[in-house]
Amino acid sequence: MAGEPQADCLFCKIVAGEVPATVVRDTETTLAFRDINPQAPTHVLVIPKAHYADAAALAAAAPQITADVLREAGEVAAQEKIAVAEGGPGTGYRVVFNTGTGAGQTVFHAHAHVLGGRGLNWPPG
Ligand code: IU
Repeated sequence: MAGEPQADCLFCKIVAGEVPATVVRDTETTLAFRDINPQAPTHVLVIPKAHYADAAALAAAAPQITADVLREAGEVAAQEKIAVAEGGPGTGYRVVFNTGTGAGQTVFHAHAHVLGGRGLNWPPG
């Protein structure tokens, strides 16, 4: 059920402390940890501690936790010193919610990728 821990969910296991992760921020409703396969010098995942399959399900069921995830994405960027509003390549950051397998989602527990520390192309691949 949405919001309840799922036995077969990797990110629920990280929340439960059953799978290790390099945690960079921890709040009542969210956890932020480094991606094990980083795609940029900063690549942190911000997840709701409660289980929702993707960003749309999270937003529909829990708007306050959705806001918490977005606020924490900004806090991660500030902590990583990539929250530069006006600068050149390698400054600023991107927040990405891959949604659906066709868009690259592989873990079906909502998560925001916070990416930065290098130039980021647009449009993304
Ligand atoms: P995606 O948007 O669902 O593809 O993102 C899942 C991410 O989870 C991906 O970038 C993986 O590298 C990352 N990840 C992780 O950080 N730790 C793990 O144990 C596993 C995947 I499996």
